[in-house]
Amino acid sequence: MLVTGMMGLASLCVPVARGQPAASTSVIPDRVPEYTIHRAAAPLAIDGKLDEPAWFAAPSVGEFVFPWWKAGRKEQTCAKLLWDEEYLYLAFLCEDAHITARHTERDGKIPEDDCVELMFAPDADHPRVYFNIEFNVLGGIIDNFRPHGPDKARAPKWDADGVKIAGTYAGTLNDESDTDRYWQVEVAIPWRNFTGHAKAIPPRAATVMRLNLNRSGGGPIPNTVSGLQVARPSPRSTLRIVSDV
Ligand SMILES: [Ca+2]
Ligand SMILES: [Ca+2]
Repeated sequence: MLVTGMMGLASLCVPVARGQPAASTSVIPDRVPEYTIHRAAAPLAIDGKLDEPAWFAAPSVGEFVFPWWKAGRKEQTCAKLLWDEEYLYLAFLCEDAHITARHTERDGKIPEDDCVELMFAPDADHPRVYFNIEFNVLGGIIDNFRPHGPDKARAPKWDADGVKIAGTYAGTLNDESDTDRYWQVEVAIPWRNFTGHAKAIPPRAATVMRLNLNRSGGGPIPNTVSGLQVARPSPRSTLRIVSDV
């Protein structure tokens, strides 16, 4: 869906760096951010528009870092999360001068597209047991489960049930001749997919989980990989559940 006149990154996440060239190639220290995830007062319409008051009110996870940067634009990502009794909600708004998206088949070649990634450990005490879900702006999804950690084989097959994804963008897809502005995705993942792998499903207030978020991909002018954590791949960043409706 092509949209015009929508909010940009700066209005959803303030302040934010905008396509800044790198000032330095010095090593970025590792960090393990903490994020407080608030409960949505009303169900969100998963339409790719991040115009619900809950999205504006939710804090951003903070600017993504670029520890793997070598050249090109540093395009920022604004990510937010919310929750309710049924869903974990995610929103990503991605600055992107050249948006690439072609794949919609389940477990397809989403990483060849501009994409975002959730690495999610529902039990904070077992961060090496995690789910890995990637999305593109067309609603494409690839999802996997690593029950034994990042250095062991993933589960042969794991498909999250009932995931809702919608994307919108400002620009053109798969056309490098012009300059795009941004793309965004809105996602709802049913908590029931994580039953048996968390201390409580749905989570209770004060539940702690772990996550990491990444962004990559994108055709002939690819986006540098960026993310919430410097070290990958286990999700170590803290997700604190708050019930504050
Ligand atoms: Ca919406
Ligand atoms: Ca791109």
